[in-house]
Amino acid sequence: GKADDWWRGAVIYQVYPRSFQDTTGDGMGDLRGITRRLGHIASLGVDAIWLSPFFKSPMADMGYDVSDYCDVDPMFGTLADFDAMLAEAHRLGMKVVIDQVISHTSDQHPWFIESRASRDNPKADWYVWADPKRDGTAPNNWLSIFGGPGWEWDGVRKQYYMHNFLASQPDLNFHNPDVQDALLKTVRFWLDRGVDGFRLDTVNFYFHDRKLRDNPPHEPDPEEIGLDAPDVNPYGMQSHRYDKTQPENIDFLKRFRALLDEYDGRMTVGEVGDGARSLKTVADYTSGGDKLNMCYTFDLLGPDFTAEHIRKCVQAFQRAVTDGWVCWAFSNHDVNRHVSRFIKAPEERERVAKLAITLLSTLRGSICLYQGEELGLTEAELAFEDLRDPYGIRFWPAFKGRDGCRTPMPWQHGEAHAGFSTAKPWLPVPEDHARHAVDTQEKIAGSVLNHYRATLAFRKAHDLLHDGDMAFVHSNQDILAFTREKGGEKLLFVFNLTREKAEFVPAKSLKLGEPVPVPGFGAKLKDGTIELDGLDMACVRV
Ligand code: TEU
Repeated sequence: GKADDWWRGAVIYQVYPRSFQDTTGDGMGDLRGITRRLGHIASLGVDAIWLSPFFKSPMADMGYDVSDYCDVDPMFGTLADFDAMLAEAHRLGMKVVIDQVISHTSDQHPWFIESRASRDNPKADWYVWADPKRDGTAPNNWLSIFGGPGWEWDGVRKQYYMHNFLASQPDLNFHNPDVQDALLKTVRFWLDRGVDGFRLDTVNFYFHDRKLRDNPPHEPDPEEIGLDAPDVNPYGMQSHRYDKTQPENIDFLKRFRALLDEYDGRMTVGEVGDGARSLKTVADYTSGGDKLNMCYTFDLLGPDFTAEHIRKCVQAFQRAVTDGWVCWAFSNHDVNRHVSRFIKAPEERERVAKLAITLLSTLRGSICLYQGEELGLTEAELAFEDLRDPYGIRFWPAFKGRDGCRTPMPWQHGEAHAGFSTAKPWLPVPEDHARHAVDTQEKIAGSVLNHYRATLAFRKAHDLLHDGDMAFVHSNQDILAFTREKGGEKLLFVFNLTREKAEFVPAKSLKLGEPVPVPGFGAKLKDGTIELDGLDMACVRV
């Protein structure tokens, strides 16, 4: 039913718990802090929150290395704190989506401790173990995203085990049905607790090729929109034909969905990082209504904020995925904050922040916002000594890692550490972020924060933005022009993402009607054309 479809077109706000709000004075955020700040999230008008991992973890990859799927890490609080947070979010009318990092565990997970103890224990086959080649080297050429080989030698078993990320994140063997059962049991644990959905970390990494065949070299594809630049990390030099996106995953996703369907209104959003194959994978995983509800890709997480790029991404999606649903995002906890990626000069900051959320809100799909983007925050400039992300520490300075988007939320300008914590936070709060704190922006009518509220209210007020059709209309290359349509109502959106004035001249067949006021942007109709400033947009009834 419609209520079960809440995720379609939903606005989801991502919380990075470690950096949201500290209530215990240890310099790190916690679940009670999230509960305290839910009012802020609700004030934006979002439908759901997505929490990055808060499970028991040694925190080698900031919680994306789980050692107990069914408990809260003490640094974040307790299960009772989680229940209280969930209840309060629901009271405020927001759904709660949690991160499931089940492709790998921490090497401190009891399953791995048991698995590595011998070659014949009950969990011996729960991870991807393999004998060395004759010369003692790794079983094949698979690489880790975080650098180096995707295999680690274990001196006790005298075998290698596979890892896609850190060596302390061993990859689970999904070919073993016991592994699938154990994971689905942990999913049921959270369903019974009342969570509304799951963000499935690296959902296309679950299965590997059983024959452990070598990956072929990467063949550049003109359609490819990728983030793993080969000049920084040799990972990008390889095509990941055999270490991920294996056909067996389809059946597992069906099992996952069957479990979800025992409950009302639950959803899944899968993270698909698969280079040029990503969209095909999204189509495979979200079609048919019996696997995932939606996926997101890395398409809009790159440096490009041009009409051409956005059009290319959306059109490629429309071509590849006719039965399925997407979730778009400009920012998350893995990439540089989008304002910094998109601006060409510091003074563009506010304008770009506003234009970006207006554009995101008008695309067909669900959308994810990342904490702090509603303040127009820029990427934090950190010294090497400040870094905590092992990925950044390894590739510094060619790649500075992911800490610059993970610094604490600035709540109150006048307070120590901008009201995030009474103690020195795990990452510093830049002075510039403190100046853009929530309390400061609350008081300014035209602030980025208030623009987010007005824009999300605009999206909510127009049902066609929720799930209406989207079609591009003819325009010059530099202009992004498309219609959204539902139930006889049709709106034209025109974006100028360049810095120069531009004019949209409609094709003869397109009759411009009344301008529709969009928060922060006025429609400039003149003699049947739309006049736009640099970094501007307009909406007209057609
Ligand atoms: O990210 C998966 C992933 O593919 C990223 O590592 C991405 O390639 C990279 O960050 C681009 O900069 C997920 C989580 O979002 C990430 O935080 C975890 O580190 C990773 O999985 C391992 O669990």
